Amino acid sequence: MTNKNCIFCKIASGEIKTDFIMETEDYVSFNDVNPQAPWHALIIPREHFSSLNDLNNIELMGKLLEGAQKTAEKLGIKENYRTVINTGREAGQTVFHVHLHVLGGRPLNWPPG
Ligand code: DGP
Repeated sequence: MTNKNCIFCKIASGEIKTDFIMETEDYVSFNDVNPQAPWHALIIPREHFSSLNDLNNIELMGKLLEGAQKTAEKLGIKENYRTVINTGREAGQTVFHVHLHVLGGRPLNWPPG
């Protein structure tokens, strides 16, 4: 299912033209418009789920993690990268279509802000 008001659904369907780093029948990955590191990609399922809490497909969860691995490899950062899923506004979620961030290319501090 897609949500016609969702920007990530429009990206996944091709309605908003975006260069994909990876593309499978289940998910796509692409560069974040507001990068927080030299490399900052997003992995999103083609199907709309508002947040991790709504993502009820365990097989798809695994595929999205595989997408993070493979995207990091394609970006050339597979030795050092961070994968983040923000869930809820206070945790920093701004787009309500579940997505994994993959960040790398610089030292990343812990804990995050
Ligand atoms: P979050 O704050 O965890 O919900 O992350 C949403 C990210 O999505 C944020 O880093 C900016 C990015 N983003 C929002 N709109 C667009 C868009 O239209 N294109 C791309 N490439 N990234 C977007």
